[in-house]
Amino acid sequence: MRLKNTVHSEQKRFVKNPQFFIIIFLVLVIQVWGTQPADAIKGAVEDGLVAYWSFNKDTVKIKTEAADVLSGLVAEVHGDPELAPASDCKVGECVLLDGDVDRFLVEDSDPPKIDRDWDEITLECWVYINALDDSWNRIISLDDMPANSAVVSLYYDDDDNQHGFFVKVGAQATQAAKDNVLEDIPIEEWLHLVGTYDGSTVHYYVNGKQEKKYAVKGGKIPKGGLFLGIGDRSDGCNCDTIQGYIDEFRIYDRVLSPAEIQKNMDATGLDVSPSADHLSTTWGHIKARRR
Ligand SMILES: [Ca+2]
Ligand SMILES: [Ca+2]
Ligand SMILES: [Ca+2]
Ligand SMILES: [Ca+2]
Repeated sequence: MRLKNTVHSEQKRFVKNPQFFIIIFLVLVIQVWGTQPADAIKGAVEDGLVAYWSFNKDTVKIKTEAADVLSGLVAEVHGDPELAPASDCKVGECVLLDGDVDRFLVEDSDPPKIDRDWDEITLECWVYINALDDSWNRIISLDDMPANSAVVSLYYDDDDNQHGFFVKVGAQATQAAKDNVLEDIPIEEWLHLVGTYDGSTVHYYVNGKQEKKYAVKGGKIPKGGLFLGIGDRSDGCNCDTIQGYIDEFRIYDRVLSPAEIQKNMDATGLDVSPSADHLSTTWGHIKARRR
């Protein structure tokens, strides 16, 4: 009985106490103020960011080029990729490659952002593979093909049932048979892929989870003939193409931490990004940022 009375009187005091309602009201007000609009941009990590292809419609002229929203590098279109609607993509629009010729080749700047020494590097993107075929399918590839002395590539290999982050620097390279994930890359689902290399250690993450960590003690990726390809080797052999969607590709000149990779999985753009809605204005903005 005593317990019941105590509870009852506590309840009465609670209800009669106006401070209680004021506190609840203030909590609600703070929550409403703190809520971001649904389309607010969640910024990706910008420290060390070299280039970022969102493949959103305001950055793509699908017959000719796709612009890097950070610094205005341009990826030249080869083949007949499609600009896919946001409903098919991960963040805004993206590009769809059909496995036959389709690829993008990045035009370097002066001074170069691509053909330079890379003491550290991170490649990151979303990918949705529609179908497997052949071997050595390169989602992203920074390489000096056809010399093949320096390669950094997010790739998969249907013939050998593998996927991973391949790094080759001089005589040192990923040992695919033990360093890759030894199963086919999952198809028909969005995958967030990240590869990092710091001159001695490689990390490969899938959907934010570290799948592989191993040594490649090759030192920096040295400048000299480096090109950046999206959807095939940089020299466009049409032998390492992919069938699927690529979205939100970012390249960094340092190793991202696991926490930063988590942040980027949620990212929808940059904190400071081109705000224009219209193609012409955006292209003007991008050109203005170009040197
Ligand atoms: Ca996008
Ligand atoms: Ca094609
Ligand atoms: Ca296979
Ligand atoms: Ca191939």
